[in-house]
Amino acid sequence: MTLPRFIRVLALSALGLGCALADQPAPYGPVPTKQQVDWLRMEWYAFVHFSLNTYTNKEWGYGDESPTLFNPARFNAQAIADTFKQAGMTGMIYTAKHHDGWCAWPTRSTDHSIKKSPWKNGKGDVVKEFAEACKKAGIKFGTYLSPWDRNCAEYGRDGYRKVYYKQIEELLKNYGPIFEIWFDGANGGDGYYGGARENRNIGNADTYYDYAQVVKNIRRLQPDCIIWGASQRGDVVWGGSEKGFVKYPLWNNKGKSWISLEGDTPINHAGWFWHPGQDGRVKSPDDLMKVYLSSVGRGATLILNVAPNRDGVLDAADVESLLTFGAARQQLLANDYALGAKTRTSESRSKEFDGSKLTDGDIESFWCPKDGTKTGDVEIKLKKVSTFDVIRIREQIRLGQRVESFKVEAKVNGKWTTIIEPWSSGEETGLNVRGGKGATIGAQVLRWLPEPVTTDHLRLTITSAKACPCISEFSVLRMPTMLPRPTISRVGDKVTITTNGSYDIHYTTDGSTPNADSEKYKGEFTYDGHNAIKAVYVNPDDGSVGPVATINPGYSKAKWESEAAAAHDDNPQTHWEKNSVPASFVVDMKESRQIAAFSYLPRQDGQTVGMTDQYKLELSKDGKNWSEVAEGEFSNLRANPVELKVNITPQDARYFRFTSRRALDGKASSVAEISMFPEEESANDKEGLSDKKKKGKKAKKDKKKGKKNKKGKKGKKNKNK
Ligand code: FUL
Repeated sequence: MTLPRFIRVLALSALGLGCALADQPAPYGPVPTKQQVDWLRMEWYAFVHFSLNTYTNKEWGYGDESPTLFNPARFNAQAIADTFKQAGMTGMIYTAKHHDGWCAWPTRSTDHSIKKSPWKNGKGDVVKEFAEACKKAGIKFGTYLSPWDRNCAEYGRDGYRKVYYKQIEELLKNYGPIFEIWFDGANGGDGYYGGARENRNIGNADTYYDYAQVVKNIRRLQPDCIIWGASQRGDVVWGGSEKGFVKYPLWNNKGKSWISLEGDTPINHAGWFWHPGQDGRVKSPDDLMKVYLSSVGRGATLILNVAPNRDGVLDAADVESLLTFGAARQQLLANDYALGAKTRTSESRSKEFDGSKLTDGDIESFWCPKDGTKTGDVEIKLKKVSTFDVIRIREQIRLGQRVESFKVEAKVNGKWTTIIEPWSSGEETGLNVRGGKGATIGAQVLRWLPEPVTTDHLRLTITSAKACPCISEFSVLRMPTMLPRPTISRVGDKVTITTNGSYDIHYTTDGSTPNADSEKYKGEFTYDGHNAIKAVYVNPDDGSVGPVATINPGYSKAKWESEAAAAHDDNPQTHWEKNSVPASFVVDMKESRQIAAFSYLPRQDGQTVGMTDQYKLELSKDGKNWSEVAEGEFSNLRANPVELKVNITPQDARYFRFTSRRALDGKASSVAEISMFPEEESANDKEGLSDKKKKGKKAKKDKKKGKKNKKGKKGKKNKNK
């Protein structure tokens, strides 16, 4: 149905197209709000998880942690916000309250807050400091308020709703504009709950929280605030993995509403909160580029978590990776070879919608054929022959999302060659970052070609759309050279590092940072020590050194014996599984070791069955007398199945027994890898000290060594709750 012209003009003005063009097509399907469009254009922003968990080495606090733990000696909100700005991020979202219920602002809703923390004598307010710092840095501020509250006695009952609503109101009334509010999907389960220490289930979250009402309240308090989650009643939903990737093809049309997607991931593989010894686990700049292309480059946004440490500052390793990626992203987007290029279209509805709108650098103007024409092409003649490897295309989403498949060709040596194949309905596009097919476009699609292409003549063909396509931009970009990071693996005592034809590999096994003078990798080597193994690629042409790859394998497992070999075969892809919970296995390490930490890697095959969420670890010198050294929870495995490390009071043992006390999804227990670590690597981090303090502390520690060893021998139990 074609609407009368004046109604269309009116409708489009309301959609934000301003002086809407008379001959524009009618919107198709649900359209985004102005707020959603502005938010999609923010592209990427930071997530900041910083609370009591930072001090307890946990991903989810149980709710009984003491607020006195929060005392960051050097917290500097401005330095953090400035770093994000420098990276090119457009905002940050802070976890004002995580599942443990501790509030980082002086709320009136509970005593479990920063008022009880020694930091600034209980007069501090992290939310306020971040909000002000963001304003000063020129980025937007948002907040995460966990619906699940493992501290509150009323959680799961009617009383909690009042507490929760009060918290939303405080955050939205007192801290200036909030660009996005996050309601996590994790809800219910074990918790402290005011001392009840029980399992509480809330049933249907939508009904329990009355999200319809919550959304209404938010719209009233801050109409421009983007709402994440809230049982799909908000503006944006989870991208589907905590790897930052979102599915593709990506449709924003959910029934009658436009719902956007947000890819989320922590920059550090250690988790959402800061963890001791995490500096070797940061994602490299080229990993971050892949995450960016798989979220923003598919039409979503990216929220990238960078967690402050116990001092309240960002780890240098995280910052380096973030800024290096940020600079590469800016370089990628800085130069569009198609800008001002001449175009020729198969059909345009009028001069105002001709092909030139694709290359005019104006994100609002667009090319569009006549109503009813759902396919078409545009030839683009660049100003000069260029070499490129990334194509960016944008739809004019204010008029709805339309394109379901497209193709891009380049004329090379006088012949048209397809450089992006069209997607066919039902086809799996997978998570391939390079060489993916052309399906949906939406806010934007960024396609990294398998190889660079050199030409001055391209053709975009819309092969299928739900209504006449409205394409606002076609850009031709070049990925900056980013040295990747090698992959190191140790199986038994044999170490291998992935080679790359273009670069040399240099490595160390003493924990030091490798450079071009370090040992050159010539193939598999033997290493049975327990230091970190580090490696870098070095470009032989100019001597440049890439990001450092680190593995912390812990004690060699080459001689270990047990009935659960797959749990210590150094192969993350295999796992031990038993059809019972609880289930245990004993490992004979064949020699006495000082154990100061252990780690658990959940199965990595995409299944969650048997992942251990309640564990116990016992140690023994003789395989007969056992002492329990740790028990607790491995949190958030379902969404983020990464290796989790637990520190214990250091002690000697030859045997360990791992018990899966409770597991996810059914009656089985599973373990991909268990590793054991000596004290050296994490002892200082464990206390959350700055480098400067560490030095002084170390001198003192060396003096006191005799005393400390004695204490260690007592084998004090380290309950993880
Ligand atoms: C998850 C939470 O359970 C994690 O702890 C983290 O906050 C992440 C962003 O969302 O669902």
